[in-house]
Amino acid sequence: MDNNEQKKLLRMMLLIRRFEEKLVDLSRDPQKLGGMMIVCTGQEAVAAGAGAALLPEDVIISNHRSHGHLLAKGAEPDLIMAEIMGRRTGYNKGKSGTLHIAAPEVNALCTTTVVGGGIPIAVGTAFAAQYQRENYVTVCFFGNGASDEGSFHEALNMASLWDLPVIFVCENNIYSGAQRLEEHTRVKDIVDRAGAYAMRGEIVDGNDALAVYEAVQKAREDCLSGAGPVLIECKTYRWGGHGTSDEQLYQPQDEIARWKEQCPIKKLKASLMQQEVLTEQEYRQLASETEQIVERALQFAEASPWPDPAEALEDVYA
Ligand SMILES: Cc1ncc(C[n+]2csc(CCOP(=O)(O)OP(=O)(O)O)c2C)c(N)n1
Repeated sequence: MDNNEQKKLLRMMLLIRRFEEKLVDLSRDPQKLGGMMIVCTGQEAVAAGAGAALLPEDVIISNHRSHGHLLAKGAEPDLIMAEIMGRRTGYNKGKSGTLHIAAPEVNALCTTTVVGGGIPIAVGTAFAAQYQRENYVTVCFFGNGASDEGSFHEALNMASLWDLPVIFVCENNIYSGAQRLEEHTRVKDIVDRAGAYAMRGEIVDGNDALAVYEAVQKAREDCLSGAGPVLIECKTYRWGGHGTSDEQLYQPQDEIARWKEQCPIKKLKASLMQQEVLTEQEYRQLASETEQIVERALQFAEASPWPDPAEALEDVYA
């Protein structure tokens, strides 16, 4: 990845961070933004790195921690913000809110809050690509908790059996709700589960956007060459609680502090500055650009109308 592309990666992580900081701020006032916000602070490198390795035709399937995935796949911040704020101009006309956004325009086909629910759906879109001889991959994002669900195991088995072009990206952020990894499985590395289905698996530093980019890019090539699916486990950490209403009393303070030292934004910034391809002033410029994008998105959302109650049952499937 050349210097310019690395700067774009840094900019994307800054955008994801600012976008979600704004949501957290707004959610402090239920008059402005009701409900719990589930954000990916600390995990931005996974979304940004994977997003940078994908082409527009590639599909992503996301979970409840979805804003970063959508932004990195190229979804419009204005339309995501409007959707989260329940406005008519949002991606799904304000009906999905934060937890079920889909942006088919950029092939972000599904966000589901059913833990593990997106994994078989990703196998379905990968099967469609293979069956229709189309040259795209599906990337499915899910957490360590989801890898304990039956759907994960059935989906990996099927994907491996049929050599489907799907990349399973597990964001192992150590927690699943209020449970630590060792409270929900004896398995220390989720990637070990790839072996059970004769699939290639790889562990990646999930706070290193370049490492994620390289792993997803290689997996994409493997998938498209017919070598079958890949499981990538990104070791990362959830800085906040499960959502904004979670006080995260179960997460040790020193653990949080240690992981904050591994901030993915800090990490890439330091590397670019060390190579002397980024100055502090350029960094501030990137940060201010992303700030403006988020402000504009908020203004767009706030100026947008609410959905018409008469449309409540349109576009709804069960
Ligand atoms: C099938 C199902 N079980 C339980 C829940 C409640 N729930 C929502 S998110 C979550 C934790 C998921 O943890 P993980 O998959 O590790 O993802 P993370 O939140 O860490 O990103 C749980 C248990 C749910 N939404 N769906």
